[in-house]
Amino acid sequence: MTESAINPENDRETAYAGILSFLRFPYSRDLKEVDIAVLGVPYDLGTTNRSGARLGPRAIREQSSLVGEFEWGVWPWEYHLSDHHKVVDYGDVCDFTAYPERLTKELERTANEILSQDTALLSLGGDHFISLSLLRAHVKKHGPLALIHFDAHTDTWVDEDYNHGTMFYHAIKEGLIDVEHSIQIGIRTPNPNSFGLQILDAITIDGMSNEEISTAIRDRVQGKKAYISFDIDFLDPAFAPGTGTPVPGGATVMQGRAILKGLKGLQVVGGDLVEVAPAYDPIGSITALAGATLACDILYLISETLTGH
Ligand SMILES: [Mn+2]
Repeated sequence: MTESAINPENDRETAYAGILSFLRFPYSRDLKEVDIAVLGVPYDLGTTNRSGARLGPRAIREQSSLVGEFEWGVWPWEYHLSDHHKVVDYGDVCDFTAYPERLTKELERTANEILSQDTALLSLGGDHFISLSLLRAHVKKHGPLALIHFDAHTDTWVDEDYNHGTMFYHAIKEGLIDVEHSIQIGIRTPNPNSFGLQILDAITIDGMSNEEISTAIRDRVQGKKAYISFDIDFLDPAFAPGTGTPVPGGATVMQGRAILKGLKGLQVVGGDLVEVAPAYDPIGSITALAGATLACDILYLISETLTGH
């Protein structure tokens, strides 16, 4: 069980108390024999609308205590992550993140450091701009990656500015994304430039079963190494109001979870869950809870890749 567990009865801390690391995995920067690290990126100066995602990692960690890391694992996954892997919460990128240039450098350096020790990485945003630094680090290790991108927005706006609506334009320009095997799901805002990415927009997926959506993603990615970038605004504002740029007409949490579960077997080498802005969560921290749950599902997909399940 997790090293932070202190309750002698069931070897766990209660959900409403205790240390708030992600899924109660131990906080550690010692990556010796660590298979997967979870990293918080409390940055939101890349937002174009409402800010507040800098508080996302803290809110996600808090809600992750409710996700249900029971001794038999998280439903519908059939095992406890600790049965197969050593997972740690690495904490946050802690250099003062009020300067975009400094954040970019520090995040890339931190991600490189983690990945260079053969530790896989799941990152918690922060606004979506952080994905550019994360992709640079992952591509340095793995080569260009298939991007599986859940979002209301394509984030490929042609603009030399660096913000949370342009980072995938820059990532494509930098050759980080294997466009032929990449796909964007849930899009419901206009953008004339697809850059060759496949787009399953919100109306398209509304007419598909979750299994059909997963299959479409698998057909696109094939056996390529993939990176999952999950913007919480993929979900409808009814399920995720706590985000900077909500767009009505999105998916349910269950759709998101079922689609992710359907990606089991893909070579998911890393991922991020971004844009949770807890100040706009009106009650019950439902956005952060959805974010923690979906981040957990991505963690399991990374786990599946490492064990070759
Ligand atoms: Mn978005």
